[in-house]
Order: sequence, then structure tokens, then C-alpha cells
Amino acid sequence: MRIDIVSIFPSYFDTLDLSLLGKAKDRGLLDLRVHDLRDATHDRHRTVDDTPTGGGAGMVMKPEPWGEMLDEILLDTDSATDSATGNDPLIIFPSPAGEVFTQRMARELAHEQHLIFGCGRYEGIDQRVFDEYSARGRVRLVSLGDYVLNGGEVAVLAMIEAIGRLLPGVVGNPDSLVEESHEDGLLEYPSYTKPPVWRGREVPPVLLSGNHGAIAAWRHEQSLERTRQVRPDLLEG
Ligand code: ABV
Repeated sequence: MRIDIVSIFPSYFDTLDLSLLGKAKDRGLLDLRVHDLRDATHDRHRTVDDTPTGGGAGMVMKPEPWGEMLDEILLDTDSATDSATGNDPLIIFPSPAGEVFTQRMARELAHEQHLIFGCGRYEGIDQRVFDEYSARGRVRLVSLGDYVLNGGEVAVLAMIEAIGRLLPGVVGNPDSLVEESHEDGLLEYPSYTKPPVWRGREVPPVLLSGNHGAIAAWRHEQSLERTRQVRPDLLEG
């Protein structure tokens, strides 16, 4: 998978060299390219924002640097992987006004050949940027949840981690992907390891029974009970 990220704080993405995703990069499973939006400005102050037209508080990101940067990435794209595979890039803008990111969306996005993440700052990006690239291709606004961040960078890190670990070969043991929270629409059951007694607290005896049917049934019941307690909304749909 190819991922391009556009941000005015490219060093936020240095952490993607760590751990599992760093290894995926080294092994060529993930082609990650980080772009500084200010490289697409041409004034002395490398200006990316301006006052909101019509008035109001804060600043809005100007359309020109976004247009220049995204055009450049899209040009670099046509010749490469995408058009050959009939898989045009998907541009994602993190936004508190977007559709909510879920494990289902992560699974969907893990099938894409090429994702482009545009990290907005300030009060947002000039609407014409969304309109322009929606008219030319696929654009989605995506939110991590109902809260406001200072910019899209942290949201993009979270999305890339959730998507990246689903790519074939990134997580060593793919079985570990199917038993975790949200994969079956439920929260994960509690996990234990050795020792069997720690500070007087015992591991539930069924887990030491060797009865795999009883263990699976116990875990499912625990998942249901946790979900009922903490996230009843997940049981409704
Ligand atoms: C993107 N808050 S996503 C840009 N929850 C600015 C703020 C923000 C996002 C989110």
C-alpha cells in the first residue's frame, strides 16, 4: 500500500518508523511518503492560512498550497501503481465533521492501493479544496470520534496504525487480528498469563481446565457481558 501524508508538521509522523509499521516500511509492505504543505507555498513566510471570508474567529487554510501539493501527488500517481490496477487514490481529510472511523472502515481502507491523508489545522481548509478533489476523484472526511483536536495529525497516526496492522504480513500472527475487540462487534474478553496466582488473585479456573469448548464459551460470555456493561450501543444494531 502507498500512503501519502500532507501536513505542516511532518515530524509528527517520525514515529511511524517505530515498531510494526516501521518494519512494514523496511520490508516494502508500506510505501509511506510525508509531505510538508509549506513546500507548496511561494511567499517569504510560507503562509498556509488566512482570515475567514465573511468574518469570524480563527484562521482557514488557503486553497493554493493544498491544490499544488495534491496535484503533484496525483501526477506522481497515474504513472505508477494506481491507474494500472484500476485503483485510483482515495483522499482522506480528518475532520470532526466527518464520518466516524471504525474497525469496519479500517478493514475497508486496508484494501486500497493508495491513500492520501490531508491534515488540516486551524479552523479548517477552504471548502473549495474538498469540492475540487471530490469532483476529480474520491474524497472522504473522517472523524475519530466526537471531540476536537488541534489538527488532523494525531487522527491520521491512529488511522494509519489501525489500517497498517491489517495489511497482509504486517502482524506476524494473523490469528491475533480476529480475536480482538470490535472484530466480531463485541469488546474483547479479559486475558491472563502466568503465574496462575498473583497477589492472591487467581486466573479463572476454566482457563486452566484444558477444555477448549468451555474456554470459548466462557470468553464469549465475558465479551457479551463487558459489551452490555460498557458499550450497549454495540449490541443494538
Ligand atoms: C482535523 N479534530 S479531526 C483538523 N477530531 C482539526 C481538528 C480536528 C481534526 C478532529
